Amino acid sequence: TIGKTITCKAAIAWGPGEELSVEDVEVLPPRAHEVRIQIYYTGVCHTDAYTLSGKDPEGAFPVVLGHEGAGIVESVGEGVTSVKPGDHVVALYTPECGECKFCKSGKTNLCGKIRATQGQGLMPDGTTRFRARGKDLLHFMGTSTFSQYTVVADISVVAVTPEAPMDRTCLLGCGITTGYGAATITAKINPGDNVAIFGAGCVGLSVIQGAVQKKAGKIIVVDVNDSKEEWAKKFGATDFVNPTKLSKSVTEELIAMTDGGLDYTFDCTGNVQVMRAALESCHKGWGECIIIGVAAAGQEISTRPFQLVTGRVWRGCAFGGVKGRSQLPSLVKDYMEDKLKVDEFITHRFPLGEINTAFATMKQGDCIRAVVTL
Ligand code: NAD
Ligand code: AHE
Ligand code: ZN
Ligand code: ZN
Repeated sequence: TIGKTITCKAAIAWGPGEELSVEDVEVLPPRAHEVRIQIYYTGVCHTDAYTLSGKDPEGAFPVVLGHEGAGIVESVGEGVTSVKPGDHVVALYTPECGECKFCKSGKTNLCGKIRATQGQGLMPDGTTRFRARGKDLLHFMGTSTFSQYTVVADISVVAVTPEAPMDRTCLLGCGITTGYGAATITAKINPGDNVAIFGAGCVGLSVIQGAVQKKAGKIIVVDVNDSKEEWAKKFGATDFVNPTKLSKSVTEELIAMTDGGLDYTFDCTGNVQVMRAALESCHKGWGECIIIGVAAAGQEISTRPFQLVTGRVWRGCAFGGVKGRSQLPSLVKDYMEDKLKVDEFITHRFPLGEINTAFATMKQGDCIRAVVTL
């Protein structure tokens, strides 16, 4: 198949708010500095549903969604040196070129090299590698993992040990890495720091894992769903608060529990009111609130500027601040050495033909992650 177009199955989003349609798609061969990957497994993330809903200002259709995938390199275009056919890989929606202003700054994991075309759903040369029903389909987040084969830029993929099971490592492509990185890389939690995590989904539970690894003091989980208490404790949370069951505000409660407020708080809900509460629960003088959740278009955050004047900080991160090509292999290694939980997050599995059920399941409270087998 090298150099040839491959016809395979993909879940196509033809328009906003429509169900995905699993059908034949043509996947063109990789061009220079591109990699064609056979995707074996993909997680389904809320951001896929967000873009499918039509609320993502960058959303465009028809498109092949999916950004939490693992697979094996099928072929590579001219000039690709970082991976080769047969390599087991994870797709990276946050690429790492190593040479742009962002990559060289040492201050961020964001990479500027292909961000403009990635946001337009195109490969770096401004074209697409997907066709169906005689029409061009757009790419998504530079990854498009809801297809049995996909083409990505060579800076958007990382090889990992072939011993790692792909049906689990796919989750390192977004949710787990995002939360774990937010705690360990973005927040840089110190031993004894008190932290609060708003939202105990895949991302929030991963923040707990990072906080445990960093030997945090109190690890308080805030969730409106009582069934998340058991999940939170299983991952190492010390306390659980359901804000709907309090007689005072969640901020007052958290400040009382921590002698003045948290060293770090994390929003893992995407709710802008929660983001405010998370900031205002931070300790005066130094507490930092890390924004991870994705809020819908048009939503804005607000607080009294006095909250920032008195030393609280609002910060945010994409992919946890993790540089995919240089740092993901060691997370896979940690998983293989039982130092990082991954299996525990998988509550549901579906074949590609039932991907719409995976989306519906994700929106229910008992789903942490659904993995789709391609
Ligand atoms: P999830 O839906 O599985 O978990 C969210 C949790 O928040 C649920 O347990 C829910 O009960 C709880 N919740 C909802 N409203 C709440 C409220 N008002 N107060 C407290 N808890 C509340 O989602 P997830 O997969 O863990 O993702 C969380 C968010 O992170 C989403 O917005 C997702 O799009 C975003 N995300 C961002 C990045 C990034 O790189 N920045 C990466 C992955 C996901
Ligand atoms: N396109 C949306 C923003 C979506 C968003 O915030 N994406 C996160 C990753 S979410 C993963 O589940 C991200 O990485 N953002 C950084 C980037 O460069 O896209 C919008 O509102 O326009
Ligand atoms: Zn995601
Ligand atoms: Zn770069």
